[in-house]
Amino acid sequence: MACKRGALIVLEGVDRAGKTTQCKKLVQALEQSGRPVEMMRFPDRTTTIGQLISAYLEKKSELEDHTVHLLFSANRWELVPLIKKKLEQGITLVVDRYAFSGAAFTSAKPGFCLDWCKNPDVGLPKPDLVMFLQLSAAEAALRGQFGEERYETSVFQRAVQQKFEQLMKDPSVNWQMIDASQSVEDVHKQIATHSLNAINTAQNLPLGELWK
Ligand code: ADP
Ligand code: 2DT
Repeated sequence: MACKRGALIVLEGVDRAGKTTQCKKLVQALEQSGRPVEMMRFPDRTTTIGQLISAYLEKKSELEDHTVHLLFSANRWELVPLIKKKLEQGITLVVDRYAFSGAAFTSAKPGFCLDWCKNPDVGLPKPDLVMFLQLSAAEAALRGQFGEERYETSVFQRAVQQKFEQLMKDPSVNWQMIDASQSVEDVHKQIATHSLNAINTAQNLPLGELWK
């Protein structure tokens, strides 16, 4: 019998909501329970395309807004063969940001509509579960200052949050809202529960195509 596929699990949320902390904890917990699992993050700054994106985010280079949007999308597409291979091997992937960040961040810029921003990512492997870590701007501020990278301002992050809210109205995506203001442990428990459900459900289902 063919091995059961892994689940594609995505964490999204505003800056400092705890995405990276929770991705790592989830991977650890799944590993400890003997489930094959790996973490990924977007942008993946290690590839040639990722290095262009990284220089842009670090404000070491300028890129035209449409161009950088397409590079973020290309950075996901270049990893699709690997994503599919891992899932087919039964490995669950825990992903820190995905196409939802892509659409939310670019459409928060003047002159961009959400539909245009979603288009390049149509047909990507569809996550079995997308957890949105919800945290108010005031609570995020208690977790430290904004960094120095592009997009790290409260005005822009508020616009991004509104775009995420629009994306979350789409019932074709399995969104789960997580109250990220709770303790790391409590947030983790909820994330682990949703993830175990998604892993169990996904193993008998074909991988879907995003926004199609
Ligand atoms: P993100 O990846 O969403 O930007 P991080 O996981 O890097 O967020 O966390 C941002 C900061 O907030 C880090 O200093 C982290 O230790 C802290 N943090 C994460 N989760 C919590 C939590 N539930 N409560 C308090 N602080 C947290
Ligand atoms: P971090 O590496 O700290 O998560 O910051 N972004 C991300 C986009 O604008 N488009 C995308 O497609 C993705 C995945 C969000 C990365 C920054 O890049 C933004 C914050």
